[in-house]
Amino acid sequence: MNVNLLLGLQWGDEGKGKIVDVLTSNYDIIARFQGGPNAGHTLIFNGHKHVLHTIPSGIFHKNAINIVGNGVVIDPVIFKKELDNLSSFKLDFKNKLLISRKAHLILPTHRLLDAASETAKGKAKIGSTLKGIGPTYMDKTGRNGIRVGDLELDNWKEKYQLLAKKHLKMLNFFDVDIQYDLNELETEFFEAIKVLKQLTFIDSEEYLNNAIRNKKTILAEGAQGSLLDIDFGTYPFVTSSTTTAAGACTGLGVAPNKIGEVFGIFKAYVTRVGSGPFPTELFDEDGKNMAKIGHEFGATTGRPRRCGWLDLVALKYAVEINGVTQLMMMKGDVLSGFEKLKICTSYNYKGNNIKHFPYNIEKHNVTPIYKEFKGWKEDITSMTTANTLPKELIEYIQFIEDFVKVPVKIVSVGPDRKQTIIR
Ligand code: 2SA
Ligand code: MG
Repeated sequence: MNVNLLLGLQWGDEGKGKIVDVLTSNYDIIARFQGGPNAGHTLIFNGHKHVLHTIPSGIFHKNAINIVGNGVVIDPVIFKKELDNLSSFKLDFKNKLLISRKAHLILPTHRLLDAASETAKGKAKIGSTLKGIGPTYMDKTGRNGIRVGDLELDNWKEKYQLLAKKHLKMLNFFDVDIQYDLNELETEFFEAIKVLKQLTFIDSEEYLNNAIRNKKTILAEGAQGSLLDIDFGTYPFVTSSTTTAAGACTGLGVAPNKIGEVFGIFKAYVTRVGSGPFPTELFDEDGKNMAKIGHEFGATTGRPRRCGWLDLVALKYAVEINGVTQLMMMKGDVLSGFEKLKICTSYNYKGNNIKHFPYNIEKHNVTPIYKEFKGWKEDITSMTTANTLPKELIEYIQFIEDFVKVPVKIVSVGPDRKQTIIR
């Protein structure tokens, strides 16, 4: 099997960017299949830090082809900025970064609609990154969207004008005041389109299936996390794409029987940015320490991330839905020095003990049931082999493996490419 998947199993920010970067040398092609510039994939190597939003995390590897698949939504303006930020690397974008003709475009007015929708929701807001993700996927499923391939047609600007006009009318429906300068937004947008058009557009499903026939290896890179999935996440506090394994099939045109390993990434604790339920969230010193030591701020918006104990009810749910075959545990180093650690193993849900992730999680109806673990004192950030890890950490990992019945194959002990232990 030559297509492997890499997915976040929590609410995003598990460290997917780092792991794709570590694994890239094993693959010919890295492909993003959903989401858009709401993602922030952080890569750290040679003392440099890079945050990618739309571009796949294999871009720094000389031999990898990077594909932005049909399931992704692209904001040309942010895309151009990403390219500009990479200019010092002298990368061969024309040949190494290929864009699906079927990927949808985020228009400036999609961003305005996102802002209006969130503002109108008031306290019930989703906590969107405001990148226009929701409105763009709405236009996709509503069959109104503009796709990358449209840019090759003569009449695409007419299509744009029609849709933008409709969006402006829709903006009036929201009873909120959104300030914008359409001229400025459109100038920036059309400039960025020119840059996008210099890249190579492909029929990515054909390209990928050919690559499969030719025994090329492909890594599908997920964005956000399973608990933000449009179907299986904590709806409505989710993103608008399929972040789970099935999304790689629809977002790339790769059949399920072509998929081999499913790598599931999780943090040794849990974070969430934006609103929505989070059963194991901490409001005490432990939570503050996780945020501080783990530098838990959104890579796209800079928002502080909420922190809490590892939740195995949620993790097991994500493992099952995705068919995870190998786990990768990130940021165990952040827990060094905690006297005691807790792992949630079931919920008290409306008075009953349950072991599954229920339909409706709210603060008042779920109380996590924890198992306590002894912490470790050692700084693990320069450890390089699994058997040197503190025994308390090994016990912590083994408990997770026993619980979800999938092995933890990689333990990340710091943000750098090199701080990665293979078990
Ligand atoms: P959206 O922007 O409309 O898709 O937001 C809907 C919900 O999905 C969450 N979401 C994310 N959660 C974690 N990480 C994401 N990427 C950035 C990062 C986020 C950032 O890597 O740090 O910088 O703030 C991401 N993207 C979307 C979002 O918080 C909403 O709850
Ligand atoms: Mg992120």
